[in-house]
Amino acid sequence: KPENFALRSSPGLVYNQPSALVSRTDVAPVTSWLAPIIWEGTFDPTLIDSIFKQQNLTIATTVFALGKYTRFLKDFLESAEEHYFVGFRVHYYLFTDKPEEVPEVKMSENHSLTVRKVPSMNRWQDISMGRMEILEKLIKDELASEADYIFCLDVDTKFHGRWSVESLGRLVGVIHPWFFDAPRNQFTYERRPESQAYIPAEEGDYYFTGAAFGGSLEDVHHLTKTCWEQMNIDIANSIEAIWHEESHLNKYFLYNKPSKLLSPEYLWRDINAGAGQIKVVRFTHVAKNNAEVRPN
Ligand code: UD2
Repeated sequence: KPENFALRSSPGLVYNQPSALVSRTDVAPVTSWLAPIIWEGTFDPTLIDSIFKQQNLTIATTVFALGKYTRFLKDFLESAEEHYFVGFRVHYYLFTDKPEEVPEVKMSENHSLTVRKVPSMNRWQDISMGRMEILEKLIKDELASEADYIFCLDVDTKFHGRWSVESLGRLVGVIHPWFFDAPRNQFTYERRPESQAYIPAEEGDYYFTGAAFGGSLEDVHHLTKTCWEQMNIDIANSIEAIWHEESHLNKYFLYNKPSKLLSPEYLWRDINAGAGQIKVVRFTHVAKNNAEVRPN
């Protein structure tokens, strides 16, 4: 299992002394179940890179671009090649109904891209939710001998800063950029008890984005399988959760606590939006005209 790797550091490596006393005081670096929350200043890139370099890892990364969303691929892939797991092995799995529209993007030496054709769909909600089924199959049927970790990312996004091995963990969620400072009763969880994604008003830890999640193959397999099963129960009961698979993901993370959380640096609103606590913007959503870009 990836997390059983020893955290070996190299003799002679020079890095800042970690402190038992001083840390950032404007953000929480750990949850109440003792999972780290990754913010700029909570890790040492030199040290953590050198530890993970010894483990020869492959990070599978999935992205879906159906219909007009192929237009986001160039920026997504080019910016990923600049910032995402630089120097580590990455295998992108790109699912699209229009393989002919996949742009030619030069991959760095240890990064590779596989394109998979999937059928077109009429409802954007079905595309978004259907990702869980495809991911479940990909992990089960193919990835076991291919990768150690997986991240599943939205395509209407762009990288602006480092996203690397500090993000790796058994089960990893990203705190949604609109709700990191909100009380739990304001989270847009599914509130109808008829849905499998239901969370009562007095429960909830954080509100996680559906745009990025990951972890070990085993844990993400269980997550995608569970969310897909729960969505199918909803379909049979003629109900669709308010934020689709994101609602089911939030329900999953409430009762299967993530072992690592990524701060909203790892999915920010847009590059120009400010918030005092965000010292580095690593990954953002890109603005889009939903009515124009989604299927009718
Ligand atoms: C939110 C979530 C998203 C998902 C969705 C479900 C954030 C930042 N994003 O985004 O992850 O949970 O809500 O309601 O919280 N796609 C296509 N073609 C389409 C439509 C969608 O390829 O025609 C794919 C694509 O990879 C896209 C993803 O599905 O990134 C999610 O769809 P969205 O970006 O339109 O969803 P959005 O922005 O409402």
